[in-house]
Amino acid sequence: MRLRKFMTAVAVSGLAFSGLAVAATPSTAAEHNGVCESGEFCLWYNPNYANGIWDMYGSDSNLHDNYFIGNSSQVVGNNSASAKNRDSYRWYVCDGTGYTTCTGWYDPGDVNPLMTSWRNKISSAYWTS
Ligand SMILES: [Ca+2]
Ligand SMILES: [Ca+2]
Repeated sequence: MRLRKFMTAVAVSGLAFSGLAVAATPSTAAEHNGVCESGEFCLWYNPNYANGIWDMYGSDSNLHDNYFIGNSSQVVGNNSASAKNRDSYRWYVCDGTGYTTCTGWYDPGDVNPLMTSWRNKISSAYWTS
């Protein structure tokens, strides 16, 4: 997934896949390190980005097998109350696992400190260019 995302970014920017382009590419975010970094989509257990985070760089078809960092007793699936998209791609959020019923999305830079319609409903999420 990381490689695919990187290759997509290179294609979109029109850069040749040269040594120079590789050298100029910023380092990728560290997924699942508890910090919502550039390039990631992040969910929190509580509103206002509190009490447990799940920071994703790649898509995840099942959030029911993940636990919030900083609140490891709480599963991520159907259990988030705030979100940020720090990626440069749109992220879709899905009511079901396996990317089903993905009727919500976050555009790059979107933040949502207080989920309403999607609170405790996100079971999978994916980015797309
Ligand atoms: Ca991170
Ligand atoms: Ca998962």
